Amino acid sequence: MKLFGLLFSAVLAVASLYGAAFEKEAASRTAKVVLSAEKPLVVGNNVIDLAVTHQGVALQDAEVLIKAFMPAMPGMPYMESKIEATRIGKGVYEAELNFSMGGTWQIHIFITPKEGKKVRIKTSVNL
Ligand SMILES: [Cu+2]
Repeated sequence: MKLFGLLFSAVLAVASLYGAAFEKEAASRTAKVVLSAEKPLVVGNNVIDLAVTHQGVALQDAEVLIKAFMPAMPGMPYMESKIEATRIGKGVYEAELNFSMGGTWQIHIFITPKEGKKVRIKTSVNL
């Protein structure tokens, strides 16, 4: 019984190690991005991974730009955070995005493959 408990907590620890606190999928006609983060999204800096596939295949060697923006609101100017993601391998890119306030942020992801057309994928996040 004690051993089972130990195993169980070990499994839980591993699950929390690999589980993403934030995950969201977004797609265009030809490409798909799975956004994920180890920690829940917060006001401030967030490290976000982007797993990019193009026609079902992991897209390597692309340029991936991610832009988060919030339209101007009464008494609040337009806000934007834009950054080029770093390749971390196997079609996964990583970017640190800064959200300067809570609310809904529009996300545009611009993907420039080594060959072929540019792709833009739109989504949004709430925090
Ligand atoms: Cu705002």
